[in-house]
Amino acid sequence: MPIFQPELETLPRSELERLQRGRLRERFGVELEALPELPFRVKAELRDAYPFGLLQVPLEECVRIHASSGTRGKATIVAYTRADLAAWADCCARALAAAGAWSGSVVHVAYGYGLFTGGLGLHYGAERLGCTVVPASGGNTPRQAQLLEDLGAEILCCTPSYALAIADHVSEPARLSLRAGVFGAEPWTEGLREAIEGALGLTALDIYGLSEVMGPGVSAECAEGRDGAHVNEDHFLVEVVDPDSGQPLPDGEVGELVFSTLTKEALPLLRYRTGDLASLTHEPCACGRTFARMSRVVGRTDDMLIIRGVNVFPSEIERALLAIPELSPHYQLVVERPGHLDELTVEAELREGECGGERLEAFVAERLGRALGLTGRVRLGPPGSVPRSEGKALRVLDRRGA
Ligand code: DLL
Repeated sequence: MPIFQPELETLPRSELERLQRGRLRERFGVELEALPELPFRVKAELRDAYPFGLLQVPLEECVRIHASSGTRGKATIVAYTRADLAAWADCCARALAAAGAWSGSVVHVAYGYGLFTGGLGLHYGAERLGCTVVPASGGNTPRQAQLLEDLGAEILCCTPSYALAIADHVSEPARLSLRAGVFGAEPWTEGLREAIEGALGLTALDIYGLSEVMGPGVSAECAEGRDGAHVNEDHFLVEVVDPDSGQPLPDGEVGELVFSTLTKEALPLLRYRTGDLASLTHEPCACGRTFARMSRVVGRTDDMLIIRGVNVFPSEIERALLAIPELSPHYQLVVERPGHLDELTVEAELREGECGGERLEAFVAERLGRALGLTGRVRLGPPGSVPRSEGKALRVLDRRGA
């Protein structure tokens, strides 16, 4: 499969390091070796500087504003110079090419357009690659399915949960021309990947990013490897650190992702702590790209649930649920605190044609208990009973404050 910028994406590691060193020195006056000694930057600093306090260029030089979704507190504003937008489009074009898109491919973007970075990020990436873009944005799900059938999109870009919601509305899967999906903006598991691939008949690939660092395209999976997202290391230095001690962790160990931007003008950041937990590998990839790969994000430092003393990430519950054939891949977790202890209710959904009943609920609860040591209630509803998302799925309903 062709690579969008092979001269950069397949740079020998020694040359890549030389490039990174030069950029780090030029932008920040910092040597690569000194990086681990530098303090971390955190989201709170961006929030405190709301809206434009951290801009490193005059606002007139910024040609675009975006914002993080702000689900955990006040949104943070980010800004882009013309060069920032060009680099971002390159990164998203790389991601689309890694999924098999090329000049002339029809790309359907069902990430939300607006302050969220998903829609416009992938949109400009697709145009950069020379694709024909369908800027569907999120919402009106039946029409999404109709457009996919009628316009012959080959590549679908949206959140993994929204891909499933769209699949519900596809009347004739055989009429689809979809080859690949570029899915991200929320955690998802291998089980969800299989469910989406089965429902839409495409290769489902992971794309990762965050507004503070750029938006989608900080890293993306390739169709050949399908095993970890290549970090665009000519633009971003990546580290994985122990979330407690802040000490760097070796390849293969899960810790918190930390990024330093190497090319950004408007909002450069050194050692930004993402809160996202993943591991890194520098093992060669079948696609020929030399960039390190990050694993799936297994969770965030702040989304771990503690249910009666058991620590569990929503993604672990997803993995256990999706291994049960009677259940559809839709679920929601409700956490309440009626007394002193947190209580979890897993609300899941039966597949078409399956019947529920208390026996199956007890079986699912027992499975979760065995797999995760978790005590919780399970409620199984009919197909369609779990609310569908049009963007980032709301997996955890936290009613502890209510
Ligand atoms: O979600 C950017 C994006 C848009 C990425 C479209 C991919 C596709 P924010 O709204 O700032 O930006 O949210 C960033 O979303 O810190 C992660 O916790 C989560 N996230 C993003 N991509 C993934 C992924 C966009 N592939 C936050 N897997 C990040 C797991 C993801 N979590």
